[in-house]
Order: sequence, then structure tokens, then C-alpha cells
Amino acid sequence: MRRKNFRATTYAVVVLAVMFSSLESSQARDYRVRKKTGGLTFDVRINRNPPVLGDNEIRIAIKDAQGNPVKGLRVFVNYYMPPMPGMPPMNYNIPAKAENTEYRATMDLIMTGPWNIVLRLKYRGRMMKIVFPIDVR
Ligand SMILES: [Cu+2]
Repeated sequence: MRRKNFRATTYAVVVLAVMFSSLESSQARDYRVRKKTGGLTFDVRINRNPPVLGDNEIRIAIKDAQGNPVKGLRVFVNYYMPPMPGMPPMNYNIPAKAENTEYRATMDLIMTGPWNIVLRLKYRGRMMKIVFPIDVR
């Protein structure tokens, strides 16, 4: 797997890709995941598709069973690479900031390959967890 010092090359490729796809909306480029649990619907977007080395912004919209945005939660984003032989653990936990009807955070993904994303929050006294894998390029 490539390490972070290949980041400049990755950026150059991304810049070119963006130039050639400038007619697409930014939404079309988002990496999207929808999950439901405990009566809530989570619409998750990552602003890189596929997710890339370096900073990736994650936005989480949470709606109740009536479709109303759920505000005022404390949402935490945990992102980690499964343990691999010969690699230091890569496991990060950051709070998401509430912004309008969404929660936002920036993940610094420091290696290509498989990562897991775990969103954690408490809703009406219950701990909730959403988990999904991503493949960082
Ligand atoms: Cu690894």
C-alpha cells in the first residue's frame, strides 16, 4: 500500500479528474451510504468518491421516522484500519460538528486500502452505532 508521501501525486490526479468532470454536480461525486437503525435514517456523504489519501469531509444527515432532521446530538466519527501485520494501529475518533441539519467532520485517511467507519451517538438514552467499510484510493 502507498503511504502518505504519495499524496502530492494523488492530489494532481484528483485536480485533473475534477477539471475533466467540471460539469457534474458536486453531489454526483459524493460517496454515499444510507443506513437505518433504531427508527433513525442516516444519510452519509463523503466528499471524495472513492475516498482518497488525506482529508475527506464526511457529512451525516440524521432523520427520525417522520423524516424530520434530528438536531442537538453529539455524534462521534471513529475511523480505523483493521489491524495488519507489520503496521502500527491506525484508529482515530473525532467529534462531528453540528451544522444546520447535518453533522460534519474531516477525516485524515493516512493510508490507502480498507478502513472502517463507525458513527456513534446517543439518542433518547440509547447508544447507537452505524458501521460501514470504505476503500481508500
Ligand atoms: Cu493497513
